[in-house]
Amino acid sequence: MAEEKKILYSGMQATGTLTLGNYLGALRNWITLNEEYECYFGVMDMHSITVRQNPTEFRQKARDLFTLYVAAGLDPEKNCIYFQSHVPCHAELAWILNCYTYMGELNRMTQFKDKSAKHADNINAGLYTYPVLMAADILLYQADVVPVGKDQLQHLEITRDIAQRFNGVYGDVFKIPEPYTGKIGARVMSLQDPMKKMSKSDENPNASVFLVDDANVIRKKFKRAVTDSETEVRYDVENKPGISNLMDIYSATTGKSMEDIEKEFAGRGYGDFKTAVGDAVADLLTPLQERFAELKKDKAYIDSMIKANDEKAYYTSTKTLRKVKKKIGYTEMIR
Ligand code: AQP
Repeated sequence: MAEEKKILYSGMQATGTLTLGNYLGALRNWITLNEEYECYFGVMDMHSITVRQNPTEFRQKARDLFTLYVAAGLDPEKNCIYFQSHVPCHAELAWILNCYTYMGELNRMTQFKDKSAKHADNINAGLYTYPVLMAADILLYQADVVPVGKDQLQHLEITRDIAQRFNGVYGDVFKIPEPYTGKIGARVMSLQDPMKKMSKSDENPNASVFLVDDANVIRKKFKRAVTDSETEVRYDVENKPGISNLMDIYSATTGKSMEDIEKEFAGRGYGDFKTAVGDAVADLLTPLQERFAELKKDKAYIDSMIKANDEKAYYTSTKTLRKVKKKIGYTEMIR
């Protein structure tokens, strides 16, 4: 009998259009994971409302995120790609886990501190309990592994702590997830401020390359990228963060090493290099954009995939939630 695959869980927020950072740092690496793992990828629309969203745009962004997952090559018949808000178990388990999470633990979360500083006019309780909802996401699917960047590691640790605490009281209800140790993609920095990561919700449109940007827009954004006053294309993250970021992007896009890139552009200056990076990224994204345009026209197909995957996610997560409710002593509904 074939060995059962381990379960992998991840997702992205529908807070904007996906960026090159989301793609090179995560999505591109998710594509082949389903050979080794049973994969769940969420459209994390419940997390997205911790920051105010315009309802019309939000609805569109969430659907586009699902479609972009598919356009990028995630097969919705092999991976479970679903909308977090379509599966009520997330909200239900998050509430229960809130009662097994300490304020002291949440007070230590650096993302809460960062986001509160960024959205000082809207420091809501959802922003504060975000890690608990994330714990519910992961634990509902009994995930073995979660691909996380360094900035999310703290959230995985609190998930493990909550799960261990719960299991300590009620027995083995949750699987304790581990960080995914396979290949993690490049960390892409903002084109306008290379000290900060490229983000889909950045207010400066020149700071991020969006997966749906037109080829000419992409080229222009790279031409305008902030670099330094030297002329040498050399990898030095500390002293030349802008050029080093462009080199990371060029390397992730073409597969060339830093050494090869330095040789290729020796004596040629930044102008030529920026053009080459813009061309390489535009070429990389063209097939994805064509597929995205085709899929957007095929409403019936996307709808059928959303329905089938929501149902799968609901089925799996209900099994965990039922067990949790029984363990904590909720009475059963009389039908
Ligand atoms: N710049 C980046 N470089 C590499 N990887 C990145 N990721 C995000 N930005 C970069 C990875 O993409 C996934 C998406 O995570 P998310 O949507 O839950 O939120 P995020 O990390 O906060 O992404 P954004 O784009 O910066 O969203 P906003 O602007 O809403 O905060 C994760 O796997 C992340 O590591």
